[in-house]
Amino acid sequence: MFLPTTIKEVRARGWEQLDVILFSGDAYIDHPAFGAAVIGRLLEAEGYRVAIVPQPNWRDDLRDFRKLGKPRLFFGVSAGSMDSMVNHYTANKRLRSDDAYTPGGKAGFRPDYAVTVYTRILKRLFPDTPVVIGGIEASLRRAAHYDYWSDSLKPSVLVDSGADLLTYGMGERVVLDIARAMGVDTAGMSVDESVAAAVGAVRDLSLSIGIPQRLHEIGVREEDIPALAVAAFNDVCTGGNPRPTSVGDIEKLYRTAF
Ligand code: B12
Repeated sequence: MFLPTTIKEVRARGWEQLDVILFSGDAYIDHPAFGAAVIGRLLEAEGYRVAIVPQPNWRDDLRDFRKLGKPRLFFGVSAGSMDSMVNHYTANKRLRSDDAYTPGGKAGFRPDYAVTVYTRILKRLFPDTPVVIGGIEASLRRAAHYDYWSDSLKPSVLVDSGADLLTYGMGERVVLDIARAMGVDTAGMSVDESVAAAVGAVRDLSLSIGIPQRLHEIGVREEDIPALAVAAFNDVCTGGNPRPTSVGDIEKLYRTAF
């Protein structure tokens, strides 16, 4: 059975609400060459209720973006297998006449800067639902970059699009970690309990992707702490800190993280 792409197919599976809804600039081909299919099938195999909206229409009344409602966990957005600008234009900035990731090889089924266009629409329609961006366009535009097509410098696509989280490179492991972290059910918890659950989920996520948890794990020695605190305080960026700090504050922070 294919992953659902319409509300009728969602209902046919007996689902009331989806956990994750994926939007992609490519057609939905249930094949490992298509990122959204790979990510969707993996989430499905872990028991999540997933649907795909391939090549949503961004020029009409946005019904494609609304049709499946609001997911319980997050929206996943990708431009498809290629950067949308590479997909649309040749290196001479001439419009391409075909699109290898659209039925019949037809062009014109995704917008320029697709990640940004799709995410902005979703954020406008569902401001409280997290949007996770991934795939090649998000990956290659993850930091401030030179955009050949507009001959300008652009900030990270996270800033331009307004997405909540950007993943880059292969998405298999990280997307499952994100779903687990976002799946923490806070219903019935007090504010303090919810905060503790959120902190725990972020800690589990950082552990699962191998981020060191303590300073000593990256080779810092306890006797280095005073000198490190002075160096941090003297850093040019300290003056721009929104909260005034002191060498003592930083040293305390470092000892806690040791
Ligand atoms: C196969 C292929 C083709 C085939 C496509 C056949 C088909 N219909 O499938 C053909 C030969 C037709 C082709 C053509 C072209 N291609 Co090509 N192609 C590839 C190739 C080798 C593999 C694509 C693939 O199957 N990837 C597998 C999928 C699963 O990977 P993925 O989409 O990246 O998804 C992963 C992650 O990105 C992430 N992810 C994806 N989506 C999402 C979503 C979320 C929410 C999350 C969290 C994560 C996530 O997780 C996925 C799993 O790890 C790639 C190189 C590569 N290794 O990716 C180049 C590549 C995509 N092609 C490229 C180019 C330039 C082209 C051409 C323009 C070449 C040309 N000058 O003509 C043409 C396109 C012409 C056109 N009109 O469209 C470039 C694109 C560069 C860019 N910046 O966009 C690539 C990256 C190669 C390169 N390094 O230069 N191509």
